[in-house]
Amino acid sequence: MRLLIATTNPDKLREIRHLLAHVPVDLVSLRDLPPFPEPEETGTTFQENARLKALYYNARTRADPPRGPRGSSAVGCEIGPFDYTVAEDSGLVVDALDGEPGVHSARFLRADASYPERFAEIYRRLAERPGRPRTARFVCALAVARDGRVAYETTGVIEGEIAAAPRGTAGFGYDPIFFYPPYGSTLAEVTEDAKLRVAHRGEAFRKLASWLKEGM
Ligand code: ITT
Repeated sequence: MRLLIATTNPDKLREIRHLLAHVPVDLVSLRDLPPFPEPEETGTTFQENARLKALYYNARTRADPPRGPRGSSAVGCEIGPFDYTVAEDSGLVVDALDGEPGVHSARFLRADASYPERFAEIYRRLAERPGRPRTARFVCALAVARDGRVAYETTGVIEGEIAAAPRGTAGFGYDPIFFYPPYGSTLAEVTEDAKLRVAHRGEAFRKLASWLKEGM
C-alpha cells in the first residue's frame, strides 16, 4: 500500500514516519516529489484545512486526474497514483488569546517570523490579559482522501498550559512554550517518543494506523 503524506513540514514528517513505522505501508511525502504549488489554506477550522489539503493533493496525483478547462490534466499524475493521500492540519490553541494562533500557527505574526519572535508575541499578548487562564492545547486534524473523496478523518488533542517561559530544545514549533502538567515539563524537554505517546499527532496517527490495519 502506498500512502502520500501530504506535508511539506519536515518535523511533522519525521514524527509521522515514527508513528507509522510499524504499519506495512510505503510512505512517500511531498518532499520526495517534484515541487507542487501549495493550496491556500482557507479553512477556518483544522478539519476543513486537513480535508482541503488531502483532496487537493489527491486530485493532483490520481491516475485519472480531473481535466482542466482545455482538457489539460492536473499536474503530477505521473508520480501517482497512491492508495491514500493523508494530510493533517495542526496548531496551538491558546484560550486566553481567543484560540489564537490556531489555524494560523504556521504563519503567526509573519510567515517568516522565527519561533522566538512568535513566543515573544504570545507572551506580550498574554501580559495584556492578566488573570486569564494559561490553558492551551495542540490539535491535529487528519484527513485521508481517495478517488476524490474523504475516506477517513480523525483528530488528536493534547491539553496543557503556556509555560512561564520557553524551555527545552527538542521537538519543533511551539513545543518550548507548551507545558504538559503530567510530565512537569514542556514538550521540548522530553524525547520524541515521550512526546508522541501523549501528543495530538500521536493520537491522530495511532487511530489512522488502526484504520489502515483493519482494511488490510
Ligand atoms: P503542511 O501544511 O505542509 O503540513 P505546515 O507547517 O504549514 O505544513 P500547518 O498549516 O498544519 O502545517 O501548521 C502547523 C503549525 O502548527 C506548525 O508549523 C507549528 O507551528 C504548529 N505545530 C503543529 N504541531 C506542532 C507540534 O507538535 N509541536 C509544535 N508546534 C506544532
